Amino acid sequence: FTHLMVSAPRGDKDTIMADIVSYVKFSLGRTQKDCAVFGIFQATATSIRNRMLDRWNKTQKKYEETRAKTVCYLSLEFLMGRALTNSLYSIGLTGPYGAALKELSFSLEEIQAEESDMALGNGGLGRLAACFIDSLATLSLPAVGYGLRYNFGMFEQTIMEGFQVEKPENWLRRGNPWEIERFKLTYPIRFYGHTSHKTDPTTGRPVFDWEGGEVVNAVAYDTLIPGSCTANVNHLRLWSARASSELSLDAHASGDYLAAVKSKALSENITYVLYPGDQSEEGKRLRLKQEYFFVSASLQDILSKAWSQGIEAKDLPKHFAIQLNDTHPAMAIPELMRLLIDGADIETIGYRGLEWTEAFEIVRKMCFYTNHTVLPEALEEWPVYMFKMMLPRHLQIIYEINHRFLEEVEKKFPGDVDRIRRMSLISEGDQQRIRMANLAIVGSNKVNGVARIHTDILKASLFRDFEEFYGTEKIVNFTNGVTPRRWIAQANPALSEFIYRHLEQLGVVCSQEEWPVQLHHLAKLAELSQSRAALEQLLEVKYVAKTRLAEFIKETCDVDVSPDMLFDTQVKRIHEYKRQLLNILHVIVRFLSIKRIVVEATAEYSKKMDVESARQAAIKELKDANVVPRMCLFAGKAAIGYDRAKRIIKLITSVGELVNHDRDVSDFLKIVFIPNYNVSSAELIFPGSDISEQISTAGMEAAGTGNMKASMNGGLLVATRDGASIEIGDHVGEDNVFFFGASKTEIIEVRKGYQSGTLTEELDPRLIDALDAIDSGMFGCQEYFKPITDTIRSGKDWFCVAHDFAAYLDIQDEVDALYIDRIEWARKMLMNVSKSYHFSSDRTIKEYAEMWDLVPVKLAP
Ligand code: DL6
Repeated sequence: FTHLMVSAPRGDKDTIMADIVSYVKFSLGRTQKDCAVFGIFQATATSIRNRMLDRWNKTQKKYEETRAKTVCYLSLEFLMGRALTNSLYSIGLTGPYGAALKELSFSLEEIQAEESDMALGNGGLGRLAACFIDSLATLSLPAVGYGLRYNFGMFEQTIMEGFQVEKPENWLRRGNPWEIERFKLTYPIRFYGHTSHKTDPTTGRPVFDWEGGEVVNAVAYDTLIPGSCTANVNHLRLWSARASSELSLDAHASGDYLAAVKSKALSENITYVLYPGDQSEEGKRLRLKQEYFFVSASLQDILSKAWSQGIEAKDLPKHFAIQLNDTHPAMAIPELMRLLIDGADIETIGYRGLEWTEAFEIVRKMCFYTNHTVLPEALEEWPVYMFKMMLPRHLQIIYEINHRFLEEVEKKFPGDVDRIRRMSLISEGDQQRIRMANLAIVGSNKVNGVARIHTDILKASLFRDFEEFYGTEKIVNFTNGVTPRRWIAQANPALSEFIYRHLEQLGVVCSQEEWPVQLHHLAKLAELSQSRAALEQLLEVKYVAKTRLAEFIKETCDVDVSPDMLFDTQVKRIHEYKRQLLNILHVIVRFLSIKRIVVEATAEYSKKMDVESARQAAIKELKDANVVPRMCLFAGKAAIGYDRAKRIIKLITSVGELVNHDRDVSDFLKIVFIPNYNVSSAELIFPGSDISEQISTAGMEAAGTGNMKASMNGGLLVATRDGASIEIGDHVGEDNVFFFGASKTEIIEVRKGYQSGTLTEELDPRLIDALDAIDSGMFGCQEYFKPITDTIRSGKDWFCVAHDFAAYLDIQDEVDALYIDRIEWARKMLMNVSKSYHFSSDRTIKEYAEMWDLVPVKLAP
């Protein structure tokens, strides 16, 4: 129906208003008067999506016509956050939409607040995937993000009586105006069943069949991903499980209606809930199903597209790169082998019958693997018996890959049995298990770490055998980055204005839309370091963001905090290695010390006046002594089964409860725990942070990305030499980061000490005071906190809190001292804003693109 070609809706205020009103009337069946704010959100989001559709179609057409190489980013997690502001920003229609909504008596902010966060991820890895697909679109690179459309994303965290309580997060409850259901893109996915083989009479090669079992359909849902400063629109394709037959007819006919719907419900369970990650053992089998389901659907989608374009099997690597975001999609390796050798179950994919070595060469050229952690518990392994039952053909393929690979290892290192055992794809022991990382390495072209220190650890320890086997070129580093569109331009309007105005004054020719895609221009801002006026403006920018954050704290925690306090934040998953414990112990020391000073001074003054006046006089004296008031903000979720992390949350909230109500102290110290940390709250917290705690035990945080978000927003890092904080120090200058604590090598020595029982370190007396305070029941729940204090006292603390404690307190004193010198502080902020441009995810993606051999295909504006 090309003669009926409807052009894309215009972007002027009146057309936008007409679109919104028309949607409310004809799609929602409401009038402007009785339409809830959520209805206006639906109408607005749909109209924005419609404005992107035309560009999307043109982009996809252009990619096809140019036969451009595409990267398929396979990730079980995409922590996208909200889309409305981001989409408007990318298509450059924030102004007209703001005006249209205003005329309809709404504001953009209140409409945006109606949107649920798309929280299809647990933490860093999922948020990184979201930043990457933004950068891929912005750089006009042909890309598709592949994942799962979970009905329930990351759980909602509430805090009840100081404890974390989890609630299911039904983000699709009120529908999702951004997604487009693509029934036509449905692929069958088989589980269980049995394999058999016969010999092909012409080639003499075995031909495998995998039959029986259960088949579940994967249906595609597309979400559009607009780039900034380009007309290109890519997409995120998420799979949803659909039963292959609606009801079991046999059961239905016999009148067992419950059984008739049960099997449908069971198969659709696959995409019901995001795996809560970390330590949970629950639902292991379901998780394996999720992994295979998403991998198989994505690969069938890639191959059916390739087949429809007439691409020969041997040329697949010229047209597609497949990035495995951690090992969760590592099954792509045996699945791609299966599809190329045995063939798919649908006719739209004609590849089949490839010889093993040819197929393996194709797989190895197409696949790339990113590792995101060195923590042993996060290195996935699956029991062989589970594979045998659920994915019998894949187990055969993995055995074959392993057999051929170990032959190579044996050739290179004859007789080195230990090495062969370590490098095998199968771990032996009570139970045989498949090592997904080893599978991902063997089946990939390159393996990458996410920060320099992390990649060094991979090369030197975790994957050392592979480094020795393949040589130094296989394991590479791509330090993470974050998108400056979301994390500066949208999250921090006052800073954006500051950047734009000053770049203009400094003679940089770059529009308000352009600087976030050409972030290197920010380097020029360093020239303002001697301009008192500019530094004062930067402090003003921070004050604006702190005021917004203070309002948010009041709304969410009902705690009053003044933007004049130093805002100290630690926001990330709650995990022992991230050491929220170190932070709260320091806060306790601070509390005890302020309390002691005020109580002693009050006692002294009350010799001459009544007690209340004496207390006021004591507080005033402390204020006059320039004690820096601090607001310590924590936010983050603990994995559902992670008991110790949950105890740490309770400790933080309990300390907060006491301190915030202590009239001697609360002018100097406030502690808040923001519940349900997500992308939207992060967008308020990072701009409003004076300091950001990046205090993991050295060698344990792969990269971190919160450090980048804080630094870009002029937050100074209090950091150990870990993850990407080290590189941030290299770029913004060592003096502009508050580094402290043991290095990764020192940590190894400390641990050796207590493992061998030769550790003689004495606990810092201030640490003992803090532990005593907890054990005395000052914060309540003394028995509940006992395992935490016992671990520190015994010295057997793997995360070395005690070892770094004194250094941490010293650096916090330096923070206080510097904070008083506002101009010097602002100068450090400026260096962070100016020199953190290196941590734009655009830079990271350009590095990946070189490895993928991917070039931009830009749509004409
Ligand atoms: O690479 C993204 C992000 C890193 O910045 C964090 O340092 C790292 O902890 C995180 N890892 C995960 C879980 N990994 N697994 N499996 O989110 O990745």
